[in-house]
Amino acid sequence: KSTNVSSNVCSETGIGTLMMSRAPVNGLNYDFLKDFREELEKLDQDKACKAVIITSSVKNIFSAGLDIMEMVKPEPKRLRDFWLSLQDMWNVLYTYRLPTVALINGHSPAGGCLIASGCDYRVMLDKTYTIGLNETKLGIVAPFWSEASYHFQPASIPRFMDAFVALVGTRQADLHLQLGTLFTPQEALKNGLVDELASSEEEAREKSVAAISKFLAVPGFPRYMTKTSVRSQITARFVDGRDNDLETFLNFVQMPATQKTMIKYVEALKAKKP
Ligand code: CO8
Repeated sequence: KSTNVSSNVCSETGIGTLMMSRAPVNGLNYDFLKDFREELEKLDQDKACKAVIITSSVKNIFSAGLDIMEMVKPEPKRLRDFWLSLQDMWNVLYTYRLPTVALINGHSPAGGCLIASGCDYRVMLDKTYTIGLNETKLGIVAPFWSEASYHFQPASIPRFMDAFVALVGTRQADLHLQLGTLFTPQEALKNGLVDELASSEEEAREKSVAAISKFLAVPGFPRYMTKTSVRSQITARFVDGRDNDLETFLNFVQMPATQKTMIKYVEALKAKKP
């Protein structure tokens, strides 16, 4: 069993912790995404578990998002499995039965922001970290859901960015998705992308537990039905469009121009000039 993602449940509080531990940056590769989903499902089936806190054991990093190496010079079958594993993880997280809190204890760009956005509540450490969907700045991902997907029935494309739009509102999403803004914690709070800030890991934990207490004070079934109901449009669009999304992704990512851009991005990242 890999150690990418692990979980435990506190016997006193019933709070489960899902810990992301893939050094150096919790990059979301196929194995990580599969482990993440499996750990979530395991916690869901554990009768002792009442709620889940998602956090990271990697210093200063919540998650740097998709592991770009999965998309550079990919092997087609692996690439397909990779994207399916992202879709599966998202589907489980966004419709999860138990309350979820993201304890964002490090940088959280792109897919890291996606994981946080899939939770019910977000507490972020008020340090020099950033969070947001910076895809346009990468020049690689935004076209999956805009320019390229335009040729593939745009209305049915599931957009992972929907959850972001739901949090910050259409106007701010319009602006910041175009700009690929990475927010400071204070800006994320102001824009509704996170719910609370904390000055230490300990305080973040206390605030996460306090938030969970509020969720657990509400009867579980009506709360869950309300969550799925509020999210139903986004979920339905995701479920209806996922095959289309897969094909769009596979086509787009294997285009020579896309490969070129990503290789450049990785080189810049390694040279510390993203
Ligand atoms: N994938 C693969 N490798 C990565 C990634 C990544 N996403 N991020 C960093 N690395 C590598 C670096 O190249 C470096 O490798 P090496 O040690 O060989 O040079 C190593 O990890 C450590 O990285 P840094 O030295 O940069 O670590 P820092 O602590 O200085 O910085 C950061 C951490 C701020 C997270 C920085 O690494 C960074 O900015 N990374 C890029 C993040 C990024 O752009 N991610 C986008 C991925 S695409 C994506 O997630 C799409 C999401 C789709 C859903 C949303 C749709 C709207």
